[in-house]
Amino acid sequence: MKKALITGVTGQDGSYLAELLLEKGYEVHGIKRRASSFNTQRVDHIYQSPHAKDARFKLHYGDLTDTSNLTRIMQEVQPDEVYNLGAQSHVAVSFESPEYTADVDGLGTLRLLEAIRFLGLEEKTRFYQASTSELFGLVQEIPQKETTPFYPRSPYAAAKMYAYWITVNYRESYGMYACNGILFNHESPRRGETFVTRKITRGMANIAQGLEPCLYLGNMDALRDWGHAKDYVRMQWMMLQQEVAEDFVIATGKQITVREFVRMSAEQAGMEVEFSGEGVDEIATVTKITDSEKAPAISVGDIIVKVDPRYFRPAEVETLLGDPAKAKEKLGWECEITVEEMCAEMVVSDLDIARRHALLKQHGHSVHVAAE
Ligand code: NDP
Ligand code: GDR
Repeated sequence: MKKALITGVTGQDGSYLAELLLEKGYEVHGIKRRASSFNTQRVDHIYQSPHAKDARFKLHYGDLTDTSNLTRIMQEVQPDEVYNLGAQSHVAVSFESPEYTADVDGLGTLRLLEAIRFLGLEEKTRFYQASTSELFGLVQEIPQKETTPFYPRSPYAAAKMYAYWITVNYRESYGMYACNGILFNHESPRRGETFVTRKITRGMANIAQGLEPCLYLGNMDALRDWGHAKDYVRMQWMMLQQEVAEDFVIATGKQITVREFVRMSAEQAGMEVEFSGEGVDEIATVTKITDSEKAPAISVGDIIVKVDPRYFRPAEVETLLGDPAKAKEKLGWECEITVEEMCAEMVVSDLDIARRHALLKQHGHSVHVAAE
């Protein structure tokens, strides 16, 4: 039985990847952080009691800032595959906590690679690094592919750039099977609530159900190449099954604006909207209710999106568009879920949550609505 170790197992990708590897018959070990309340919601459905004799899903307390902890877990598990998905993954937050982000996202990667080397596991253990399209930042070529020069635009991207190169360096220096997946944005109903797609689908659902009056966003013109996390974790596994370790760009090859994602989400939540104004004055107004069961709390003319400059970043990545040709050619990978299908799935899921919250609120319970 193959053993995999996943850092960031409690995150969006970690949860989908753990599911996939369990389906494939792996023993899956995940590193979770100690928190003052439960933080395993995304993996609760695959949780197995540590008391069960044949448990194949095992969680270890740990942190990417803690070298001895990572080395001990690596020694205990002796994994065939390590997926380094753990990170302070929010670009805007990285401007607030640049040093912590560098420590976790940059040095955390080095700590794992060193643990593999220190324990003499270079021959046995394959390593996947969660690299990112944010490396391209201020884009030097359209679309971006494996050979496109990097130009990071945030402390997050700069930290991930170190992680990218240290992964390449350990491959070249020590013959390790170590590779980078340069993944463009990928989303799902399990996406963190403060990333823009989830903030929008959750916002539209909450507004439709009368839980909040208006959603506040930043740069509505930003263009992203959005895919579905399920498609992208499949590719993470595929990358570790090749004869030779290589780096791959994973993307859909299509991009839309944040504004277009708002329009799409509103439609899925039973509303048509029109945009007016520019820059900080831009708003989205409801022009038609197409499904009053989904949007019982809305009237035509309601302003449901406004711009708040607090969501602007000190340096912005305006446009990202990936070219996944190498992944298609060499691995036969193609994304199966379109951005429209993904958006629909996210809105259905968020409407379901919003309906439950609306019911709780009706009965006098407090519900957490804000997503900054
Ligand atoms: P999430 O933010 O959903 O998950 C991040 C995970 O890392 C969580 O499990 C989190 O734990 C964990 N983590 C955070 N800090 C630490 C730490 N100090 N020590 C150990 N674990 C930590 O991210 P995604 O699942 O969306 O992304 C997975 C990886 O892929 C990340 O590295 C991200 O930077 C990268 N990436 C993501 C893309 C995307 O569009 N989703 C695109 C390209 C790259 P907790 O649950 O306790 O917070
Ligand atoms: P990103 O994702 O920075 O691309 O990083 P995010 O969803 O945060 O932003 C995408 C774009 O939307 C604009 N935007 C807003 N973003 C947020 N979060 N909140 C807002 O209110 C808002 N309004 C507009 C942003 O300015 C940006 O241009 C994600 C993360 O998953 C990274 O870990 C990963 O590496 C990259 O994707 C690829």
